[in-house]
Amino acid sequence: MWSPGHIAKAKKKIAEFVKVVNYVLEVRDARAPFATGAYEREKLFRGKRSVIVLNKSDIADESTTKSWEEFYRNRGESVLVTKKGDRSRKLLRALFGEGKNVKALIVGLPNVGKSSFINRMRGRRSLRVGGVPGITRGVQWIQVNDRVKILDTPGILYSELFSKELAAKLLLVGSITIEKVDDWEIREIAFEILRKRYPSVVRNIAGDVSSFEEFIESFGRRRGMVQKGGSVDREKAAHKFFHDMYIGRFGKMSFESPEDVFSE
Ligand SMILES: Nc1nc2c(ncn2[C@@H]2O[C@H](COP(=O)(O)OP(=O)(O)OP(=O)(O)O)[C@@H](O)[C@H]2O)c(=O)[nH]1
Ligand SMILES: [Mg+2]
Repeated sequence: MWSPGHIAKAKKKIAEFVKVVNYVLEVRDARAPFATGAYEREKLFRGKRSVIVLNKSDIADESTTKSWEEFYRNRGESVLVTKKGDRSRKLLRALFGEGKNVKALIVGLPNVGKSSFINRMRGRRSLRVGGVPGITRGVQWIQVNDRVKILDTPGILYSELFSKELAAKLLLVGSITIEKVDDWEIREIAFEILRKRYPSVVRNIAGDVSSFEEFIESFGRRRGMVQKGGSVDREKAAHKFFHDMYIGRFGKMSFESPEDVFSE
């Protein structure tokens, strides 16, 4: 698993390597592009040419992803929307055109799909990827083809975990996992984000419930997570629920849109 120590080390490496690359690819989770952009971007990139890569678009809401794409484009950013199964040739052309001697650094929060994206660009699976954050440990150069080299890096985060709402969104997309979030208030905020945006999904999962307590209770009972004595194992139920969220098992969903993040 990752820890603040690993993250600090990764940031140091990124700051060092950013000097020798000509591109920075910022991978974010399309379901929460603002929340998964929460790291010291300006400080780390220092004016390098960067591309915002909205990954996992297969499990995000399509029209919300379009709004994000437009939003960032209007701010003068380059954006690439991608998902599992995208073809290597198409991605390389969109990112680097006919460019030669491309050296790109890939950065992003844990578990957003950085290593998977490199495998996708290479057209084969060679880097280890996984459902939990902290799979990539050190930085390493990957030769994609004779024109393109990419530096994979471990996921990074702010060292201080900011607002509870941000933590809740990162929990929904799996950049921080439920094992690390024993604060039920953050879990509850995550649930409220979901309920506000997708009340029908909540109903499908757990029926008519009026609180997170009731939701977990009903979800756990429906999944048979009942302990001796008949009570629901709430911890187990919460783990199952959030793990299923990370991987998009409940359908295509986005947890924020530009209007709610930038509405003043
Ligand atoms: N549905 C979906 N899942 C994806 C996509 N890209 C990656 N994943 C999954 O997301 C999980 C994390 O992928 P990784 O490539 O290991 O993520 P990472 O950013 O390299 O993670 P760390 O190295 O731990 O920081 C894996 O289970 C992948 O299969 C995608 O486009 N769509
Ligand atoms: Mg990785």
